[in-house]
Amino acid sequence: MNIDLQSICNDVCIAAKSVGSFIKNEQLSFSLNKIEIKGKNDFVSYVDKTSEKKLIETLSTLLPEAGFIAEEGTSTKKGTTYNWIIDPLDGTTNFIHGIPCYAISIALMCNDKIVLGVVYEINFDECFYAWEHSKAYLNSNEIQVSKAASLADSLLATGFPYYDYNRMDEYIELFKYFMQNTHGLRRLGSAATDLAYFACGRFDGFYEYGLQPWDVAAGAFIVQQAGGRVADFNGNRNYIFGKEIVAGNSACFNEFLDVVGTHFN
Ligand code: 2AM
Ligand code: CA
Repeated sequence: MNIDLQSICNDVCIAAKSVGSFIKNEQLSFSLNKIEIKGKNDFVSYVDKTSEKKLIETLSTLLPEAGFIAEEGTSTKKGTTYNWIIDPLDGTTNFIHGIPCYAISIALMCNDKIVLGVVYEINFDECFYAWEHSKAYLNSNEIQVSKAASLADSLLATGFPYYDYNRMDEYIELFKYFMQNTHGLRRLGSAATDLAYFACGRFDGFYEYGLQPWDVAAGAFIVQQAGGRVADFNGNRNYIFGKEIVAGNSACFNEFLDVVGTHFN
């Protein structure tokens, strides 16, 4: 079946904005006693779960045959060809603490290929999106990754390890290297937003390990449509399900991957 990805993408952006305004509103009356703990440093609340249900309801009408890989597991439907990969609230820790950086991340996978991505950063009302063969956009304006020529000219984004501490020494050594050899590092706390900010040229690169598919699927797709490159720490393509990701522009990518690979492998 031929589907109109541009039109679906437009509808996904509308759905993300609508659920985003629910999330923003709930933040105003949110308190710490409303959180549940899923695992170490792994928090969730009715806001994440309700948002996911709302998204799944709308996405099910847009593409009835599609299944879901969704963080809170409110649908376990598997699609034979199409599956949505959803994080209803990426940056839950920020949300809980009232820090304004959290996003909705929605990707559509056709077999094993991503064909659409939407990252909606809620507080700044910024919707980043792309579909197969399109450019990448931020609120209707085309975006591209930065033109930084080397790591020495780059501002990087990362996420700190928060549950898998086995590779922390490697992570810290790499961190030291980047502190001394780049413009610096930022840690926003939402991988989807990190990737979206890289896609529009605010960051010059992003790396993290320990991430889930719903944290990166949409953002990594948007990055590629914006001219960026993405890989796992070995330079291979297993960056969605492989729990590690490096994203850089074409000028810096090999240097970036080389430095990350040298520290981690
Ligand atoms: P989440 O908010 O959807 O769980 C940032 O490092 C990334 O890791 C985010 O995309 C975030 O996604 C995920 N993450 C999960 N638990 C975290 C925690 N306790 N602290 C920071 N990030 C966390
Ligand atoms: Ca989440």
